[in-house]
Amino acid sequence: MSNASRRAQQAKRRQQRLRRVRVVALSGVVLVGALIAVLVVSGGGEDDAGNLDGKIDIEMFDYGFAGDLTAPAGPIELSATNVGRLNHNIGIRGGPISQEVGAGGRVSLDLGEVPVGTYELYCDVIGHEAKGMVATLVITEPEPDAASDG
Ligand SMILES: [Cu+2]
Repeated sequence: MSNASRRAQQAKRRQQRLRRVRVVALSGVVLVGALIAVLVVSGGGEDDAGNLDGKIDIEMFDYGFAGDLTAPAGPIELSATNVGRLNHNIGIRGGPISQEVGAGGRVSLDLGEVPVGTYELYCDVIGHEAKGMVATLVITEPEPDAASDG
C-alpha cells in the first residue's frame, strides 16, 4: 500500500469518527430538549387549568394560606389542612366559614356553585387576618370542552 492511499484511508477514518461523535452529541441534546419540553408542558398545564374538579386543597399555616387557589366556575369545595401550630379556620368573605381546627387537623368547606370572579378567603381567629391569613380565590371561565348545554 502506498503512503498516499494509507493517508487517504486514515483521513476517511477520522472523518467517520468525527461524524459519529457529532451524532451522539446531537441525540443527547435532542433527548434533554424533549425532557425539558415534557416537564414544561405537564407543569404549565396544571397551572393553567387550576382545580378542574372544583376541589381545592389548601394549607393553613401561621399565618397564611398556601395552595393553588384557582378553579373553573361551578361547585367548589375547599379542603384545608392546618399545618401550623395554632388553631385556624377558613371562610369566604360574605359566605360560609369553617369550624376552627387545631394543628394537623383538616376541615372541608362547601361553597356551592361559585360564579366567575375573585373572592377573598380568610381566617377569622382574632388577629390572624391582620397577620396574613387572607388570600384570593380566582374562579375562571370553565374550559370550553368541559362546558355542556343543559
Ligand atoms: Cu388563623
